[in-house]
Amino acid sequence: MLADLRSKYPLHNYERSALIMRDLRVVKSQTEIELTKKACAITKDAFERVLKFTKPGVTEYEIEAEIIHEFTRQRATGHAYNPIIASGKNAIVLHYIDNNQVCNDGDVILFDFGAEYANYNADMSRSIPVNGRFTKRQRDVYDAVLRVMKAAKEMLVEGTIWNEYHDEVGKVMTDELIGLGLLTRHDVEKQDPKIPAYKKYFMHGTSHHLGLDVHDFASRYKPFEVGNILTCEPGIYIPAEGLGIRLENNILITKGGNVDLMADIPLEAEHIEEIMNS
Ligand SMILES: [Mn+2]
Repeated sequence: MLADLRSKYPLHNYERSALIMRDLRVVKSQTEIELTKKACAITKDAFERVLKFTKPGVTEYEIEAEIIHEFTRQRATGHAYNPIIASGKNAIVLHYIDNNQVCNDGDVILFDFGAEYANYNADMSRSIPVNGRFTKRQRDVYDAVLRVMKAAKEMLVEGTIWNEYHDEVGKVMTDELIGLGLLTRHDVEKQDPKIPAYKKYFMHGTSHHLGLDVHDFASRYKPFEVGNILTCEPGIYIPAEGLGIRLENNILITKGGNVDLMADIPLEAEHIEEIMNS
């Protein structure tokens, strides 16, 4: 295209816009924030619909149909990305999008879905018990992920440096994995700092920018600024137990703190159970 433009319009100057666009799109305007909030609100309604719909024996694709029904009904332009509805051991597959299995009694389903509204995206993850009640072990893992999420959220503020943030979250996660009996102090002492031991159970990043793209364009070397919207999405995946739990909210950085754009979407395990059993 560039060669074509150059031959048709040889007197113009051509420069790359990416460097300018990258800095412009990473700081959201009020309108962009409102559209993202709307995408989050539609995602909330779809999740609450799913909470009431899910029971042993339903299939992952039936749940997917519930989600798109709610999205379309509210004029979302569709899924922000291929939705993940991963019950039981399917949750171990990070980008599982087959969504074709039966949800069995006793399993946890990991959801990762979000609405797209007017080109802006929501990106939410939740993990719920198929039968409406977590087992003791599922609940312990769930609460560990939730504590990491809450600690990570605190760090999503103006001035935070990308790498330092991920290192700090890694430390919190390491302690939780020791608490769950998945790692030992010895594992951590002998770990290769380049591939910390926690990566065995938490092998993806904690956050990414969110905007016009679900994984929005941004410099990794610029500290977080007011107006950034980032995901916060720790997870623990235990193949031997057929269990994967991820929780993800979307966070707007504001002057002196942040605002959780998904603060009203059920998150605490007790709240999830209460809605499923109501
Ligand atoms: Mn995400």
